Amino acid sequence: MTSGEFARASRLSRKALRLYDELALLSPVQVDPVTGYRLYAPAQLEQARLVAWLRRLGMPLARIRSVCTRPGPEAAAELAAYWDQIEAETSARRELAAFLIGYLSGRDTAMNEAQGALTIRYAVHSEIGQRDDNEDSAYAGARLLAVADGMGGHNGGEVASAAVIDALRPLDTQVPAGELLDALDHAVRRASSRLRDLATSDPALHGMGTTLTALLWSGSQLGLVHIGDSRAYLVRNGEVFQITQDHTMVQSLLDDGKITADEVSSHPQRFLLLRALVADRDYEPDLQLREAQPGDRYLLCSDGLHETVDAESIGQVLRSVSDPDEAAADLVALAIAAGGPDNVTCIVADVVAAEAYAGTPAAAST
Ligand SMILES: [Mn+2]
Repeated sequence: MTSGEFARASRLSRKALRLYDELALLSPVQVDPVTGYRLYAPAQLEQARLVAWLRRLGMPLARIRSVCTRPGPEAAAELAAYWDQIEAETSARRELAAFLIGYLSGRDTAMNEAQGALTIRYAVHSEIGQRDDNEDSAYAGARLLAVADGMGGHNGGEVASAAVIDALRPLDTQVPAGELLDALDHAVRRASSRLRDLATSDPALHGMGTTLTALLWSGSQLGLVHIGDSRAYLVRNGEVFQITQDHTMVQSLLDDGKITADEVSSHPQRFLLLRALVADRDYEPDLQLREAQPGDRYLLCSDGLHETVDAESIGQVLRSVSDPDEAAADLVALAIAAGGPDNVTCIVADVVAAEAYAGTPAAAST
């Protein structure tokens, strides 16, 4: 079939067909060496229609390629995973939109009074593993949870993660829901300038940096700030969702379709961070606003957990161990049992109705 005939039959434009050829998504069976005309086989129509449907779904081209090169059941699983991700993102955006609509129409205060009777039960555990020092720092209080994983020579990593946690600590107080993201953003800026001051005053600290993943509560609203490769997970209705994206080289290669999920764990640059809090540059953190629901469970962890323990085992502990303190301890123990090559820090926090939990837990830092 000529490319014109093929375009008509597949309902793809010739321009789209050229693009798909360049991306190795759908290549003509033959290109005439003299005229340059591109010829397609009728049997390729099915593949072309699949590409067209996946485009209508909004799937990025790199991901389409990955679906098209797999056998049916694997392609189906890949598509299902893509759609789960879209739904999770849409739901986070829906919550933000609903919050902003309420906020702009002046219902913010009323909304929080009606739904604000939530509190959290939390616990933090951290272990040094096979390293010489624990460069992870963490804070867990009634309104603020934070994990930071420091890096840098000498004591740089420890200093950086501790300084950033210190800069966030004052947030563990009543912050109005409408100011959650501003408060987090400010605290991160404060933390960055603190890192700069420290690095200027001590040349040995030059090049230090840290990740940061933190949650800040106000009523039923939840602000999340994230930079680096520590992670936050949400367990809701028995399902576990990773709600942060790693700012790593491998994640970006994976997003662009340049490597497959199987290649991540052996990639030579898997620890290379694209963004972190560092003394000599300003990288923007991700900020999200979320709605907390009673029964939700959050996990914040450093990469010492998710680099060492597979997602399935993490999910199993989160779903089956009801006490947050036990769950955090079990997760850390899994990483240590697996060799504990890195510092490992876990915070587990359960969202409960305030009347169901009368205790006032003391804040804990590591
Ligand atoms: Mn680490």
